Amino acid sequence: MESITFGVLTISDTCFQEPSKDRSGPRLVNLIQRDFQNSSIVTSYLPDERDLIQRELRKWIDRQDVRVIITTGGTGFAPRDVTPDATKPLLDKDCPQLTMAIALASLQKTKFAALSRGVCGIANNTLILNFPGSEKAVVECFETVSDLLPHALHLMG
Ligand code: MTE
Ligand code: CU1
Repeated sequence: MESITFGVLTISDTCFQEPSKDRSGPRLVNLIQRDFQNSSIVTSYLPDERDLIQRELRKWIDRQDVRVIITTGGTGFAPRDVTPDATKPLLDKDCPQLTMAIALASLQKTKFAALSRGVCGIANNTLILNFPGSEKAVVECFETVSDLLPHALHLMG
């Protein structure tokens, strides 16, 4: 696959205050480096604030080189979990089957996967994936989508 840029956005009040506490973001970076060896990765941390999340996502969507954004965290039922709600209005196309594929694989690991509201969709030429905030969850979700990504990006043009 041609060289592309991934965005990894950690969304967590705790990790924003203390980035050293973030385990899922660095884990995603490792997994991307393992599976997409000539890719570049940009990373960022944000608190669970809808406006800040949308501003950062827009910045990355507007970059031609950023083709995949994976967010981690803020997909649950807590009052401050707003990642999917911040993501949805930015999407040009919803990708419900991809969301379902992640849910299906995740539910085979734990029924608590039912408590993630994460969504997947396309904005401009960027595929956005909402993963939960735990290290275990990002590994499970990434394993599900990793081999789909080259064909997905090929189709997106
Ligand atoms: N999905 C997978 N694959 N593995 C997991 O361990 N944990 C669940 C769920 N999805 C989990 C998962 C749990 S316990 C929660 S509360 C929700 O993701 C929401 O997590 P978040 O608020 O950190 O985004
Ligand atoms: Cu949970």
